[in-house]
Amino acid sequence: MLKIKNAKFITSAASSSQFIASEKPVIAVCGKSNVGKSSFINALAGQKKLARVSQEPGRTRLVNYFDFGEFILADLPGYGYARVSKAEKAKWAKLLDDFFRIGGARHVIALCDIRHAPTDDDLLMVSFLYKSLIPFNIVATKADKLSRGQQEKSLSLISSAYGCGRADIIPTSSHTGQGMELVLSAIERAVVAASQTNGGGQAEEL
Ligand SMILES: Nc1nc2c(ncn2[C@@H]2O[C@H](COP(=O)(O)OP(=O)(O)O)[C@@H](O)[C@H]2O)c(=O)[nH]1
Ligand SMILES: [Mg+2]
Repeated sequence: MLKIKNAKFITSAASSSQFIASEKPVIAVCGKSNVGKSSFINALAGQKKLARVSQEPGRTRLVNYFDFGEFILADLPGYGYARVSKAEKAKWAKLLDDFFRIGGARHVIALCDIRHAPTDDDLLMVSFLYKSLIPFNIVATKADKLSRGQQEKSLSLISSAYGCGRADIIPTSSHTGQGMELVLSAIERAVVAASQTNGGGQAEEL
């Protein structure tokens, strides 16, 4: 089982020229503002303040990189925050587009809130991931806010909205730790898969 110790912040990228290159596979985390992305990253790292948890959503338009030991975690800027200008939204879209084109992500964790149907932005994100051929997992956050019975009801609604199976969605809670081992094993599989193909999927030199 993948163990995460001493995860560290590396750097932030405001544009594609600042994306980092690493021997380690890049695992990206995305989701709408306030979905619980920072809390999820902290829970994964077993730290309280690695990624800032804010009450005020949508203020970061950067890719934040963290060294998680066997992989690099890229924290993508949250989407769907209503109160930003068109120019801000355009910059965000460009950064995300660049990231998926040249950022070298080997796997993506797409977060959604277990209490709500996926937003149009969530659906767009996931259909984009399907098309980009980057493997991904859907992780439903804040599971502790619902009973197990309510979780199952919600997960079947969410999976039919995404057009995937219930088993394709991992319910998690950053507060109770629910689902975090499943997330870690999905990441471990992605790390192993990345080590079996040469970086970026290019042909190996003989
Ligand atoms: N109950 C509960 N609240 C959560 C969970 N994860 C995040 N939150 C709360 O949701 C809000 C947004 O969390 P944050 O991690 O800053 O979201 P981000 O904007 O996606 O980075 C904060 O008030 C968190 O305390 C969770 O697993 N359970
Ligand atoms: Mg955050």
